Amino acid sequence: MAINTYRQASYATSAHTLDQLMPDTGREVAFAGRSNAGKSSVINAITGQNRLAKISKTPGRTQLINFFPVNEDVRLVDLPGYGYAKVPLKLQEHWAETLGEYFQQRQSLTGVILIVDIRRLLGEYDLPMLDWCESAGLPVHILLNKSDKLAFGARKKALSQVEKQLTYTNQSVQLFSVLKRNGIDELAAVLDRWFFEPDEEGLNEEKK
Ligand SMILES: Nc1nc2c(ncn2[C@@H]2O[C@H](COP(=O)(O)OP(=O)(O)O)[C@@H](O)[C@H]2O)c(=O)[nH]1
Ligand SMILES: [Mg+2]
Repeated sequence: MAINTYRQASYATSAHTLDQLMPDTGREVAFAGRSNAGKSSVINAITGQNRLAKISKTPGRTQLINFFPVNEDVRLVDLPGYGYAKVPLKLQEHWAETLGEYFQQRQSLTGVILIVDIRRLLGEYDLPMLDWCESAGLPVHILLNKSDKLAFGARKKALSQVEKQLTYTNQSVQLFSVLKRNGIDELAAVLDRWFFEPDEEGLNEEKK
């Protein structure tokens, strides 16, 4: 499947609660990450659309689950950014609970792209996300985004540091830079595999 597949993505709807999610059919891939890691920028880069997901200079604004269908069976999902202290506690609790249930129950959820700022590496807020995925049997692919901010050596060091932290077999990591357009093909290949390849390991079957 060519990278152009994702250029067809369009915005469909946003959800604050689980009953507002799109119908649980086909396959969806969720994009998760700490506020300001570049989640919206990555969604725009992979879809080749500069204004599909909002890019905000003020972190913590995207507090909804946003749906971007690619076609009838395939969706990209933008999850609320986490780890931003100024989000009211009540709302943080709401999302911890709602996302926990989403990860457990969502049949169409096929994998998670976790966006991390390469200068921060995996933080305390990313770990629950990895745990949720592991207990739901979901593959996670980590993007060390903003790799343009580090020199070549530091970039490689960050990559091998995160590689060492990954303990579960369905986890992978790559360097990424929205600014330099680095890593888009590698990300598209992961999405293609999750969306369009038949399920060898019964990853989805198990949940059905
Ligand atoms: N230098 C650099 N800046 C980036 C990159 N990706 C995103 N940004 C910037 O980081 C800030 C937060 O990006 P945004 O996509 O809104 O993050 P989100 O909160 O995770 O959705 C914006 O100012 C982006 O322009 C990147 O690869 N390199
Ligand atoms: Mg955002």
